[in-house]
Amino acid sequence: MRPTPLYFALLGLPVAWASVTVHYQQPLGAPTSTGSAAASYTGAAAYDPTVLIAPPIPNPAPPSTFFQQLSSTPVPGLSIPQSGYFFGFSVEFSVITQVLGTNSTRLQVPFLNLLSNVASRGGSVRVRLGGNSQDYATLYPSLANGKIIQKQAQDTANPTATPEVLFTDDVLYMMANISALVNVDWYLGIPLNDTSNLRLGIAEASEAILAHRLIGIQVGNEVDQYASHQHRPPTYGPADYSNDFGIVDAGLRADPKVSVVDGKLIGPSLSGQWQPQDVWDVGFIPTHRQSLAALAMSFYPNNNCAKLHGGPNATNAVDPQAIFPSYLDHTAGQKIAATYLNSTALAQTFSLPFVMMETNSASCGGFPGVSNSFGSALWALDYGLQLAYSNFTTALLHVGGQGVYYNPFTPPPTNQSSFHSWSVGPIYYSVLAVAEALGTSNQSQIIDLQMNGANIYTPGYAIYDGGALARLALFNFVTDPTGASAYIASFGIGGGNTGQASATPAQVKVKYLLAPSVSTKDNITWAGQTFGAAFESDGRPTGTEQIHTVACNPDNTCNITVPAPGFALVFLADVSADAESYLAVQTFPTTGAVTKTQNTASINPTLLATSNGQAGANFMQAGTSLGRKKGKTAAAARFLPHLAVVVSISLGVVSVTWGTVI
Ligand SMILES: *[C@@H]1O[C@H](CO)[C@@H](O)[C@H](O)[C@H]1NC(C)=O
Ligand SMILES: *[C@@H]1O[C@H](CO)[C@@H](O)[C@H](O)[C@H]1NC(C)=O
Ligand SMILES: *[C@@H]1O[C@H](CO)[C@@H](O)[C@H](O)[C@H]1NC(C)=O
Ligand SMILES: *[C@@H]1O[C@H](CO)[C@@H](O)[C@H](O)[C@H]1NC(C)=O
Ligand SMILES: *[C@@H]1O[C@H](CO)[C@@H](O)[C@H](O)[C@H]1NC(C)=O
Ligand SMILES: *[C@@H]1O[C@H](CO)[C@@H](O)[C@H](O)[C@H]1NC(C)=O
Ligand SMILES: *[C@@H]1O[C@H](CO)[C@@H](O)[C@H](O)[C@H]1NC(C)=O
Ligand SMILES: *[C@@H]1O[C@H](CO)[C@@H](O)[C@H](O)[C@H]1NC(C)=O
Ligand SMILES: *[C@@H]1O[C@H](CO)[C@@H](O)[C@H](O)[C@H]1NC(C)=O
Ligand SMILES: CC(=O)N[C@H]1CO[C@H](CO)[C@@H](O)[C@@H]1O
Repeated sequence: MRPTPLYFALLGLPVAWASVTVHYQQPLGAPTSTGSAAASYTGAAAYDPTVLIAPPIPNPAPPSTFFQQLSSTPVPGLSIPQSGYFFGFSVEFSVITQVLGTNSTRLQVPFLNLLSNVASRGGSVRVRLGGNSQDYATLYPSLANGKIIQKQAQDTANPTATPEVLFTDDVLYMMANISALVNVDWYLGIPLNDTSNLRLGIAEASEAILAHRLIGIQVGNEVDQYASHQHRPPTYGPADYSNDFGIVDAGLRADPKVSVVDGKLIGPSLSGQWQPQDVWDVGFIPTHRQSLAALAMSFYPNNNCAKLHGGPNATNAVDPQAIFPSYLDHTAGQKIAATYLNSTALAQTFSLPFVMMETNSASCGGFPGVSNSFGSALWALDYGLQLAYSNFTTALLHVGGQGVYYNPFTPPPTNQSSFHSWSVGPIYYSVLAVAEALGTSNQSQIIDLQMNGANIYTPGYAIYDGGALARLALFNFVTDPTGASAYIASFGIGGGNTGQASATPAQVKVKYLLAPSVSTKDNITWAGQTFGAAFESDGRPTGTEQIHTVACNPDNTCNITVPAPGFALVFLADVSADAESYLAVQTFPTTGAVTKTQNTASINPTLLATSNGQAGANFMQAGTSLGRKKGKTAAAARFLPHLAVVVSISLGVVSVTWGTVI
């Protein structure tokens, strides 16, 4: 299945703040109902109200009680050590001003909160700015009207031509300023459309501005599609790509404005048209080992291109209802991971990280009712843990524009007036759950337990942290409103016939990811908290965090109930605070010092300076702190005393159009 990027025509660029045109998203519609309203919905995909029918209970149904023996000490088959930053985000380069902020001094508060939620649970968070637009991006000293990014008009005579993206180094200052507030590390890309006129400006400027916050630069993106998109001759193959990589490498080494090339570059970022082995076979890794920061892939398991293209091909479009069940069992993630197992093993022999640089449920926008359902949250969570078990080191969920169904989060249309108006998608919850499953130690190893007789509807993983069994991740993909398909996982740690002393704790703590059905869109909770329905979030979870304490049994077993559908993260360590022990959540309230006329929230630089290192520090004097936690460690933000960031909210944050659908 081929991910086929498509570029929507931009009719023109906003020439001034006052004349912004928001393309491809009107009317917004009221995403509150289903049925006929969904059938007649013509608004932006990101708010599509379609709700599908949950698949029936499998026949035979998964056993609803079973016993899982666990070892208290590490077992064969564990993954390499993993980090809580495992699941991060990939943001299409052309939409970064909607997501990150207008410029380096006007950051999007909800985005800071959404990153902060992950960083506090996983220790740090990784974000990639890129996508197909990175190959046609050019760094300019400045742009008209103080803009920091601008997209040239689409060549309507050649719709597959990628429009040029112009940007200034303020994009990089914006990233650096975000990293000063939240522990974020970044991936970027060097344009590879033209190897005879290299444009290395992004490497020069990012080294100077982002320094250690830049953890790698992709050389080329989905290079196995260059030939089919006529960006290279039809014969373009793995050896040609390896040569192109070498040209960029040599160009960087000859560039007096670049001092570090070793361990900085990333390739080959294949999308599934070439096999990874094709690239390994031309000696790509040993040839470029010194310059490589990581090996990377990009993959979407399906595409909705026929629907997106419209025309006669639309009649062959995938029926979302028909494809929905394929996301709702353990084989969905396993099948993807399996194709990379040789490669992740090879990466280990070269001591290189292996990154899924861009992924989501389906390219060409995803599927309505699938990509934005609770089912997609369970899918992404199982897929993410499966990639971690398969020795990937990072996986980044793509954020497209308003024209896609699969976004983990979507900023409101640029002129919406309320700053509480971001839409948080189901797969964002998966990122929080993976961050907590892997935790903050960078020492977590995970194994697929093949639980319940390897039943594909009830997968489970064990996570060892620092060499000790620490957490269990238990899934139930079945939807059954009667409650009869909930299962009880009974487990013991050591004891029995293991030869180990029993290490089953007296009690465990459990957090649930829940919704009424896999088809649910809006009623999703993680540990009792939610980000609400479309247009309802400022990036902070609402509600009280619910952590269930489960007493274990006198026979040294514990019974955990997993609803249908649902996911349970079980904290095993006999540390009373373990489940709450994630780092202080830095919150960025939008209710504080808001100047109504400008609708901006100012952060007082003095507060910033004094909040350095304080647990639960809030950056806003008048702010509330819903997300504030008693962390065991304060996340020490690296503030420069002179840093005065004005955090903007949505109104008035305008710039280039959301239009790219990947
Ligand atoms: C635990 O679950 C098992 C079934 O898996 C059941 O037989 C047992 O009675 C349960 N124990 C308790 C104390 O509920
Ligand atoms: C960011 O944009 C705001 C609003 O246009 C402007 O006042 C500010 O000077 C800009 N900051 C930079 C660094 O350009
Ligand atoms: C590469 O992209 C740049 C920026 O979009 C453009 O100016 C240039 O003509 C392109 N070169 C080729 C060979 O496509
Ligand atoms: C339409 O479908 C045909 C046959 O499958 C295929 O060759 C063609 O590339 C498709 N066109 C588009 C625009 O997807
Ligand atoms: C993985 O490696 C094995 C042994 O070299 C080979 O047989 C198999 O085809 C490879 N699988 C893939 C997906 O490349
Ligand atoms: C992951 O890597 C570890 C360490 O090399 C290895 O033991 C394990 O089998 C690998 N996992 C998979 C699924 O290949
Ligand atoms: C937002 O922009 C659209 C299109 O320009 C316009 O129709 C609409 O009235 C604007 N909404 C607000 C709240 O300004
Ligand atoms: C884990 O790795 C992240 C990213 O490199 C780093 O910020 C963090 O300090 C590390 N944590 C520990 C406990 O080593
Ligand atoms: C789902 O959420 C809506 C509001 O978004 C609420 O009215 C409804 O009662 C919720 N349904 C369930 C089953 O919780
Ligand atoms: C910490 C940091 O990188 N601050 C930068 C924020 O952006 C401005 C440019 O607008 C820089 O001057 C700061 O250095």
